[in-house]
Amino acid sequence: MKTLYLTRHAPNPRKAVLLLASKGIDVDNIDDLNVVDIDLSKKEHYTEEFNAINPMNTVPTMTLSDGTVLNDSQAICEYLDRVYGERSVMGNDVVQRAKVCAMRRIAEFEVLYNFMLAFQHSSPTKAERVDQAPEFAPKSIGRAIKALPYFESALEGHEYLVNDQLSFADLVLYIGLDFGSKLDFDPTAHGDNLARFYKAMDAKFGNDALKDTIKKIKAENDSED
Ligand SMILES: N[C@@H](CCC(=O)N[C@@H](CS)C(=O)NCC(=O)O)C(=O)O
Repeated sequence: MKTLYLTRHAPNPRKAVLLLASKGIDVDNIDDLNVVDIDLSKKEHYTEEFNAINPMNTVPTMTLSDGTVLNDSQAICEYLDRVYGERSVMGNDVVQRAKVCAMRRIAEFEVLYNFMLAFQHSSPTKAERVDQAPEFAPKSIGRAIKALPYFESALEGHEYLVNDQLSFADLVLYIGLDFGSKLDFDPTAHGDNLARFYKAMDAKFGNDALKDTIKKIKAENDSED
């Protein structure tokens, strides 16, 4: 049996949940995968048991049946993408894969990561883990905003970032924008294309819509088989 340790509202574990959802798969409904919810506010990632599995004390973390531990969201998503579902959301040929990788990294490092820094430097819940510099929070939000024109122009005339197909890059950009929306940032106020993208992704991958989206994508995949 494999086990995926996650915290559903946190952005890095959310990547794994949404990657599976985008393939019509419900993370809670995979025969050989056990899901364990980790409550960060209760410091469940610092228990002796969890620390023994992942001394970095982060989620997501995944253990495979042979004892292998994956303790990084990108590694876990690569694994889940290859093992579950048919069509890859990392890209289906070498060029598409490289383009998705590039877009995903820019979305991650310029958008999501900067919002995470803003949160880590401003939230009392992170005070123990991070040597906080509160003035870093607005600067980090500003840095994320600086990257947005790049995505605004990539989405001109396109629903998705790469080859007009939903990919992992879209999921990471959406997760970044959505995480920013919990801070002092409005994802619908930085260009028409980004606003359209955010609203469409949220209608599919927002928490309220997720179960229905999985059913729809699964039905579409089944009808293509
Ligand atoms: N490189 C890691 C980073 C994971 C990470 O930072 N996860 C956050 C949740 S989004 C976490 O576990 N934070 C623990 C804490 O803040 O104490 C990955 O992408 O998996």
